[in-house]
Amino acid sequence: MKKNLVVQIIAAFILAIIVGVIFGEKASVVQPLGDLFLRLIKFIIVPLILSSLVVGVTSAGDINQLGRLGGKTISYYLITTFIAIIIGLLAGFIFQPGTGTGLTLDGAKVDAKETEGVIATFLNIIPTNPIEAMTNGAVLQIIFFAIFLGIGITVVGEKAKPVQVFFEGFAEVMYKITSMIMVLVPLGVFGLLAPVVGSYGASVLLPLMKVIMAMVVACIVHVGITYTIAVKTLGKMSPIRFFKGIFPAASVAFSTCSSSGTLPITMKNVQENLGISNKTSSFVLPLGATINMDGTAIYQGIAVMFVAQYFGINLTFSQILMVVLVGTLASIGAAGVPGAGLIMLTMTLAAVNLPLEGIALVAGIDRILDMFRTSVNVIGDTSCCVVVEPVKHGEDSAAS
Ligand code: DAS
Repeated sequence: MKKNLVVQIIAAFILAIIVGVIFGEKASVVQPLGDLFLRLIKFIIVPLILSSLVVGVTSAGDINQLGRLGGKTISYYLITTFIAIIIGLLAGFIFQPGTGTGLTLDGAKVDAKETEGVIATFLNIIPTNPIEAMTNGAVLQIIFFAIFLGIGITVVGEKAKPVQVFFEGFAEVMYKITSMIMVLVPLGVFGLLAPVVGSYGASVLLPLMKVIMAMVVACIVHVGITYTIAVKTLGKMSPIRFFKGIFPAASVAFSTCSSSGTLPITMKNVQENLGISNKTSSFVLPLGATINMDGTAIYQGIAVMFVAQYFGINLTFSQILMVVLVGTLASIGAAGVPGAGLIMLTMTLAAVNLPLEGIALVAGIDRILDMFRTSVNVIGDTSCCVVVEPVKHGEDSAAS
């Protein structure tokens, strides 16, 4: 990765804050720069996932290898999400964000999001029409289609070689387009962040500062401890090399609040900067962008504690256990798009009979909380790549 890209992104962050503070609401004039960047990375998501996953499966060689990769990936995702929600609940307990806010509810009514049920959720992964799944950007259905397409190519063998060669070429084209778009990351970060900084004044932030602090500290703990330990002990990689390597993707996630939208940059970073194979990255990352959201899980824990404290409700141990279970499902069910975690919060609150109106209290700062949620979501996905494909002995020092 070009060293100056990191410098340019940091400069973009600083400039966005300065412009946002100085110009306030007027900073929204640069929003089109952010929208341009967002549309550019979104337009390559579907063809990139499809082509890279087909190539990843066909290069995996045999189905057992793919099964092992899937098993390790899902296990890592579930364990880290469980840890994340515990950290979120602990942060909510320590910071007590729901006490002394001085906020009053304006009578807002919020409806609970109905869960589809676990069986329906799994059945919906199977696309009845793969083309429709691609036009709708249904990432889990595209993953399912690409895996079976890759398996079909592998099983058919020689006769399907032209199809495999097509997807190999197509994937290379999509990676090249992603490289071109990478150049615009600083511009995108600036165009997306400056309007957000400009639109949030102290009057909105101060009463909820404890929620923001709880979120930031919980995210730092999860990234700084859980992922660092996983990357170092299981991934055999220097954490410095890891965090430096995924910095652009984490920055894009922070600015766009979309794990799915960040996917092309995430894939590029882990392949180019961490040396992860296409086979691993093209399976682990699209899956992670859809079902692995540790930042969202942290948020569910903190938000539940906030609402319970605000309404003076003491949660029982069984309610806490329910939050851990439903909060994990909520983070799995959340889409990799802005605000998904807030929508899923209705499900978590309803599961422990907490007033849904509490959501109206945190909705005003959701964009800021979502920045931290999405960054942790993406960092969690990239850490999984390193864990399931550890660095071979001695390679790490050479690369860092
Ligand atoms: N913005 C979501 C994402 O893209 C996370 C969330 O809203 O919780 O990961």
